[in-house]
Amino acid sequence: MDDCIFCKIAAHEIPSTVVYEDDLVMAFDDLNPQAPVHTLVIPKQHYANIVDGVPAETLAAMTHAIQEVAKAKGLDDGFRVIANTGAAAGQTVMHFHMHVLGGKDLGENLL
Ligand code: IU
Repeated sequence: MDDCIFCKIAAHEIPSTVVYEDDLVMAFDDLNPQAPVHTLVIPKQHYANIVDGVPAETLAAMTHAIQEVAKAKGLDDGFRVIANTGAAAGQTVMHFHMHVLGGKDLGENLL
């Protein structure tokens, strides 16, 4: 999609620190981390959010990518996955993404 930053990151037109990538998805470190580990998992194809008709195959690939991020980052003590959906939930980038947060005791704080 034109003018979508995450589409450009997925296409390697904007550089990012890639943690995992396959044909369907990419995981890269958040530019403004809220925890010692803060990685975003995105579909390469543009969907606005999790309720924007994301195919099951893509959701499965995102789940696999989360597992790969947890392994690569050593998140053995646990981590949090968040998908802000819509402006009222705090979604600021309207390309579906899941936050993977960890590397410290996250307590009960939301993102
Ligand atoms: P949100 O769920 O839409 O609020 O999260 C968007 C995230 O994307 C947020 O954590 C930003 O720091 C992050 N981000 C980024 O990593 N690189 C970018 O170029 C932009 C946003 I724009």
